[in-house]
Amino acid sequence: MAFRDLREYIALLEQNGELQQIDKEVDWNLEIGAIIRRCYDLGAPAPLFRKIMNYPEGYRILGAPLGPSKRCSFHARVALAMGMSPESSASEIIEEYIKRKNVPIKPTLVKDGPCKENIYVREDVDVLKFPAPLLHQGDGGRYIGTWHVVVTRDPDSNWVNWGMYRLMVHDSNTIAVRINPQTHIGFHYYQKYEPRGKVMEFAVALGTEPIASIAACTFMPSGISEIDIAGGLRLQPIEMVRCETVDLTVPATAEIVLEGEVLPHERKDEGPFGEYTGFRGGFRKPIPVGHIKAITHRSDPILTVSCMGVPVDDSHAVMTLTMAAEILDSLRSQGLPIKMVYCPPHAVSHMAVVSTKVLYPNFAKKVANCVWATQPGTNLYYLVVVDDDVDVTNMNEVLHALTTRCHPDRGIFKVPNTVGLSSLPFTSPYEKQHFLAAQVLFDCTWPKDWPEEAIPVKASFDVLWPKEIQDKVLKNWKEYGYEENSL
Ligand SMILES: Cc1cc2nc3c(=O)[nH]c(=O)nc-3n(C[C@H](O)[C@H](O)[C@H](O)COP(=O)(O)O)c2cc1C
Ligand SMILES: [Mn+2]
Repeated sequence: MAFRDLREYIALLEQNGELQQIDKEVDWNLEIGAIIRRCYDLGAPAPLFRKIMNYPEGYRILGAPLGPSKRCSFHARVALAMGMSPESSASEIIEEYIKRKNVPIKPTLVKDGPCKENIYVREDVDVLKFPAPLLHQGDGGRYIGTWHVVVTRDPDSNWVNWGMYRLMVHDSNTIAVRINPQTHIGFHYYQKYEPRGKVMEFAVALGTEPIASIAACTFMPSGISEIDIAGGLRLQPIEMVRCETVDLTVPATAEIVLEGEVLPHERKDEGPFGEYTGFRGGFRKPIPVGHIKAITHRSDPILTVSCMGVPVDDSHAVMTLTMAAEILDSLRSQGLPIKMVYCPPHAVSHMAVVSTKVLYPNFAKKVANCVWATQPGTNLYYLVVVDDDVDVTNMNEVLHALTTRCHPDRGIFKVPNTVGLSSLPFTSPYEKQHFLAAQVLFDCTWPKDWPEEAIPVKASFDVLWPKEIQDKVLKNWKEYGYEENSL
């Protein structure tokens, strides 16, 4: 059953030991960020800050809403958000995601909703009414948007896009909107609104039920509305309400909604910020500005906050799973015999490992081209392709395959001068400035043009012993005196 709002999700987190209520007063100035970060490091429950210094009683922050959990797996909160068992494996979540997203459900429009309990327009707007935190030391400012949904419309069609792009507060009614050209908001703004000299309306929904934010930060193809996919993922339509001052709709149960517009050719300095790469990102630089025209919010609003940095944070826990699912779905739909795709969370969405049956010589290169052509593929700088006997979710097996099956010279294929981001830690200042990167394929599959007898036989329990001996040993394991019989 889908969550109606963030509060129902918080209740489920609590039931599952994934929530820590914090009544001690905390400071939005670095203290909240430090606590959230420590939660990631420990895999501790998501903190619900109930008393924030200099903010009214009732104004709360939920930190690490989909952060990693040490109790079951990194992905326990993602599984709970999907209505699955927190014990679900990464592969189970990936397969379920694919199944559901392929049956999108359109949203329904409702007249009213909790997000309209309080309405402020124009001169009454003050974004600092909410406890936007200064997260990391050295950040360029307080960030109101670190776990949210940004809504924009393609001016030439009915395509409404949801994305997650960080939002820094400039002052009471302006925010920095981090619009990168590779994203869909970037396509709308840099290719359409700005060259035509038009303002781009936007809405920001903060504190939605958990699936909307998962859909917002997932790489999906152009022209696809993440709203319908979110409906599919939650198995129920999302209820939307019209905004007050812009021609857009937002989830009716959102905790906080910002409405506004980005003007063409206006820029103001933003950043730096502690980023998903695990490093402070780049420099302070001029980026587009959002002018807030209205704010609506639930009474006693809850702001969702992610404190990005070294893995594993919310972005890694969510995006590595949904990226893997999007790539797997795309490769399968092209008829490739792919077994599984996994993006290891510690590789911060820069790496995918793909297991496949090999159909012909150099098949891994064919797979690589198909992976890099997907929407998430642009940001996959490291690609590892393995035979289908390797479990891609088991890093011990992946490392073993990499160091025994990948030829250190002939198995590595470098692609120079690909599309990058301005804050990739491994790129030079020149590359950062020009959005340049590089990609590499590690082909860990046995060459199809080797004679069969040249392919080494795996020296493992399940391969080198006859089935009847394996069965006998497993059956007698406890009689030998051992207690544990599972890996
Ligand atoms: C917490 C968080 C913050 C993010 N901030 C940005 C950002 O500032 N700029 C950006 O281009 N992508 C950012 N991303 C990644 C985008 O959300 C992701 O690329 C998503 O697919 C964008 O949606 P789109 O493909 O519809 O443009 C962020 C992701 C997360 C999880
Ligand atoms: Mn999109």
